[in-house]
Amino acid sequence: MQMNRIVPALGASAALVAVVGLAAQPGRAAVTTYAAYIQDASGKQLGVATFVGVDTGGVQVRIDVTGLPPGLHGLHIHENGSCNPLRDTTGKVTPFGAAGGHFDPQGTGHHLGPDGAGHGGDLPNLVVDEAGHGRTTFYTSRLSVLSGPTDIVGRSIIIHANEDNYTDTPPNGGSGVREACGEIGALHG
Ligand SMILES: [Cu+2]
Repeated sequence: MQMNRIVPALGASAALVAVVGLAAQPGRAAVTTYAAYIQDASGKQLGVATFVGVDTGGVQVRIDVTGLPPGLHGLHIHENGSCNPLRDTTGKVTPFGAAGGHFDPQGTGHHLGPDGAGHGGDLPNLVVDEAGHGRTTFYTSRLSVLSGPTDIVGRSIIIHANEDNYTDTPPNGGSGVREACGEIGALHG
């Protein structure tokens, strides 16, 4: 299955094109690539996350962002594909609040980190270096691209301000405010 929609656009990445190119080669597992263009709360573009779903299951996640404070940052898939702010009945605005809570396809109700039996959307902390770059690539078998209840397409990825301790105490592992967000959708060049 090849669902990529590649639109020639600004900032075409040779690396991304190479990933998509694998799908066209005979004898390889089919891959399906989606992306989230990550912005901070002011709308400034910080980078991109790519999600390569393999037809044998699971997702390869690649993050490449810049402009964040150095240190560890909680990283999660959130359930809704919207990075809009959300205003509650008291008028308090939560940046990226429309993304909802952590994606929890198994209905566990627990935040237990990337190796736990909680939210499938709990990902490993993102390490941001002294220059403000956060780059990582990892695989998770707990999510998918366009396959069943673990499908992440049409959801969002959020980078939080603080380190995630991978427990429910404090809530969401203490990862704090929503610092950056990207809606998971089509890959643009
Ligand atoms: Cu989160």
